[in-house]
Amino acid sequence: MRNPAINDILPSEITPESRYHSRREFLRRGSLLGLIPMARSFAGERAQGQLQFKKNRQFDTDEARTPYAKATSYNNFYEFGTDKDDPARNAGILRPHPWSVPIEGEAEITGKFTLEDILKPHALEERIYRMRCVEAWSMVIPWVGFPLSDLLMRFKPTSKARFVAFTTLFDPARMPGQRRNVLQWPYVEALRMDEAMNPLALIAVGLYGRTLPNQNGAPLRLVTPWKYGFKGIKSIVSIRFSEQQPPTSWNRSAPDEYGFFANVNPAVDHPRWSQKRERRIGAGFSLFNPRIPTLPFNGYAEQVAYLYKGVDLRRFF
Ligand SMILES: Nc1nc2c(c(=O)[nH]1)N[C@H]1C(S)=C(S)[C@@H](COP(=O)(O)O)O[C@H]1N2
Ligand SMILES: [Mo]
Repeated sequence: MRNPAINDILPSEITPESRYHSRREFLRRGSLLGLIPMARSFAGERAQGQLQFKKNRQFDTDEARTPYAKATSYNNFYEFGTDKDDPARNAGILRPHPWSVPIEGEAEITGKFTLEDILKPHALEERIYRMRCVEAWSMVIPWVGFPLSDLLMRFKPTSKARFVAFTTLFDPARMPGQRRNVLQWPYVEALRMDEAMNPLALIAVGLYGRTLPNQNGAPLRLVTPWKYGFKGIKSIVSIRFSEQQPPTSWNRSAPDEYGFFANVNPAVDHPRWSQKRERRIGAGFSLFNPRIPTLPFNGYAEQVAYLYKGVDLRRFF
């Protein structure tokens, strides 16, 4: 079976010969699983934006969903400006296709992969997650994606891989907010490997059944619902396995305010405001919505608290 997306790459240009064989084997197994049609349907449906997916009822909530219009117009994506309505207004020039995602560092399989290579073996599912921004507002969003762990395991991380780091595109022509030094560019994020392997960690390619709008991080972004929103890095262009803890954008810009872990924690205030409550962004004028209590790990303690046993969460915030 010939897949144009795969044949476009000249692996000898980008990976040492020894790596090439495992890489070719890796791609072949993807196609043997009969999963290439998945990629086709994904790419084919991009035009109208509808995705094919199964609803995963393990990750559901009866809380009201944030309306699509709000989830796609009230955003943080500093590459397109610092106001909440900037991303929706300015992200039209991103051009999230074609796209590639190099896989680097401590893994048996590394190299440059196209978006299609990355997505191909993964059946998409819908999960409804509560999301909480560090700025004390929150949303309930039906994401479409697949477990981050399924993606990472394909590259066979070595025993030295203790962290996984993600990088957003750097291209000021397509991300005009990068002409200002509001953050050090490109935007970077990272998880400890065991956090990344937790079933809640999701690679999202869509929301509300449709492909991600640019302002929400097209073509693929991270979603970690037990952490503050800023960990959910958008428009990812590289994934690197590493032994050392990688830098993360907000921690680098204000280490006293934003920690590496950034777990949602009502008991640890931001130095300039309380984290005890949050304002849910819903229909209508959310500014007047009552503030609701913020839960430890954003309500996902049962799934993730084990990751931080014996960790002083005031110190490692
Ligand atoms: N590259 C990049 N990713 C980013 C950000 C950003 O500025 N740049 N903002 C983060 C913050 S602070 C939040 S709250 C979420 C917002 O995601 P949403 O706009 O899809 O709700 O994206 C996160 N990912
Ligand atoms: Mo945020």
